[in-house]
Amino acid sequence: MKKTIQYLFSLVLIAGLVSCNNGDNQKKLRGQGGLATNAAERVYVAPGEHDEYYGFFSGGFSGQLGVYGLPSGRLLKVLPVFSQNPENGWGYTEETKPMLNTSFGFVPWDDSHHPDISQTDGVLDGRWIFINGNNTPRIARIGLETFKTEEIIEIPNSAGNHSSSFITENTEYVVAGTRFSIPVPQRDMSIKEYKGNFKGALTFISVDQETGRMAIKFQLMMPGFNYDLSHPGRDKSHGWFFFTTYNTEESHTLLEVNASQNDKDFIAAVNWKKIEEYVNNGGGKMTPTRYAHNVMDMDSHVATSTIIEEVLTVDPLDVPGAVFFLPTPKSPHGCDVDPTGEYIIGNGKLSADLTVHSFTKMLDAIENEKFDGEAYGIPILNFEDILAGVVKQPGLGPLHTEFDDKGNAYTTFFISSEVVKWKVGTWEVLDRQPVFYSVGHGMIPGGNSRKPFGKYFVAMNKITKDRYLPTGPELTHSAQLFDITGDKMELLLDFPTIGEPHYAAAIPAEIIKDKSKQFYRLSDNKHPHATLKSSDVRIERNGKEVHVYMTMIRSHFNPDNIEGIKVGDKVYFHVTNLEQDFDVPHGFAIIGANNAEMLIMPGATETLVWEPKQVGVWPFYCTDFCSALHQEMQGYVRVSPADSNLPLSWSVGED
Ligand code: K7E
Ligand code: CUA
Repeated sequence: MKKTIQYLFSLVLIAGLVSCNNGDNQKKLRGQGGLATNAAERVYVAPGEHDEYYGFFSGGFSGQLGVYGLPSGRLLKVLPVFSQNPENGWGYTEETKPMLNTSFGFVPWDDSHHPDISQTDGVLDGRWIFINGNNTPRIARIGLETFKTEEIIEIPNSAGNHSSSFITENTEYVVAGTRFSIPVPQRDMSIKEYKGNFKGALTFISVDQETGRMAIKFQLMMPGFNYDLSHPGRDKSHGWFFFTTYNTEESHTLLEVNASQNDKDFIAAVNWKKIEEYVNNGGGKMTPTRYAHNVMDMDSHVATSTIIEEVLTVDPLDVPGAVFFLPTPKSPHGCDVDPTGEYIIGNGKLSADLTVHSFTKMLDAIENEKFDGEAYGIPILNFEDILAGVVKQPGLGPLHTEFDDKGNAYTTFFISSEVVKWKVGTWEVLDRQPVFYSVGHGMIPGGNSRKPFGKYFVAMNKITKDRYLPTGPELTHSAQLFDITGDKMELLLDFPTIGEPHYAAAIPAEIIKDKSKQFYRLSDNKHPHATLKSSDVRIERNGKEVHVYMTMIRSHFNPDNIEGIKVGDKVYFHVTNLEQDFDVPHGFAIIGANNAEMLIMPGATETLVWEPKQVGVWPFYCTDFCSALHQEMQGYVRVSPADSNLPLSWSVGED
């Protein structure tokens, strides 16, 4: 009996030890962060104070872009990009619907991964931020004066637009690479004939330096590998672009096994300046295709969608000396270039080591034509010839590497859930810190430029488990902020994120905050259905279509009584917000509308369609609490039977 009790006791003890282990470590960590190092003070932004950085975190499967203040981790705004957003009517109003048009029709959702901020001379300039739509290939440009998506361009001949949207150091190009290779042109063919027949398009989209307007300059039609991630060369390697590949086996099934056969895959090095020159001299082939180009006119706030029916394609074999393959161990994921432009890091996710290529050695090998065979006619360089160094056994499952301004690199390890800091050039590991849990990308403000701001590192984690109060089976994803000013990284803060943050980009707030637009000038309002003065308020009927030209100002609509609408009508409410002051939006919502409310910024006009289904007197109201009399900001629409003869009438302030 005594023995049994003892035995049970020791079992409990062991079990306790095992299960508490992780928790104890974490408690220690928390204690350290909070007490020993004043972590709370260092992330605390006092009421009324502003954060030091804007952080733009991709929404992943939400399709949007989250704007956070750093270091506080406070969510400032969800910027709608590829997905409808009922919060402000994005993708629901008539003005914004065309932004979500594609060659597949209206696509109100996407999976956004990699934001990148525009640069001049390799330094963040804060004009625009770009982000990719992964599922239905698209690139969006968001203006950083208005924080509004101004343009979305679809990428034809692409699928799983993942090695995107990275920009060159003067924002000459934003680049989009296909993750999945596909038949080009698309056609009905056997999947088994993938090998040798599918193509991988790498798309170079030029950016107009005045307007930001995007246009596909050319598509490089590469062999049918998976192009996973990319980064531009910078400084000395400006003019080149680097893309990791996996599935160089060109397998079409059970890739977890079949795409992990080759000891090395490639980083594709693309001399885009050379191809640009070739194209400018008439090279390349116009190829029929179909893709949408959607532009938001910032004077009228009305978007238009244009379908474009051809694209310039370039066969890499037609431009000798423009494309080379750099052998890189084991299905590399991230493809990162250090701030000097000399080192190209392949994060081989199945490799124990990190491989670093040398740009100088690469040029040398190319010059001396030291090739180690070819793949589909594209020269393969010799691994040893171009190797700059190897970071030995830094962790398990390297995904992405980011850089600070002191010659250090920070690599995230998905499997071993840690961030490892190492020295660029000596390849020695300097520090490692656990993350909670399963980190994808890391981000340092300006970390993808010549001039990083090496104060913070943010880890973006896939799994949160016990980090926050549980919310049922579906948990938030999470970011973790580290102070990286010292020798050792210090964990300061956890904060939850919207959707799944893959990559993020951050910029010192001072670069953009003073340019932030406060409201739109009514005198600049070029909306075709704007109502700029009360004498223009009216309602027009055209068959079953009814157009209501309405205004709003604190705290009433004009008109607020409408009669003569009939069941079966399609009613367009064109509502103009007459306010000319910062932070006074009004909302508009009407019962039974099966889209959303819309939020109208001062000086702007937006349109919501309502199709009344039932006879009655139906209220509408302002959805944004705009003044002490906000609850009074309401009106009624009388809906009569379809065969009614009641004439249209409208009024405000009449008894
Ligand atoms: Cu590694 Cu889409 Cu950049 Cu996620 S990707 S983590
Ligand atoms: Cu306008 Cu509430």
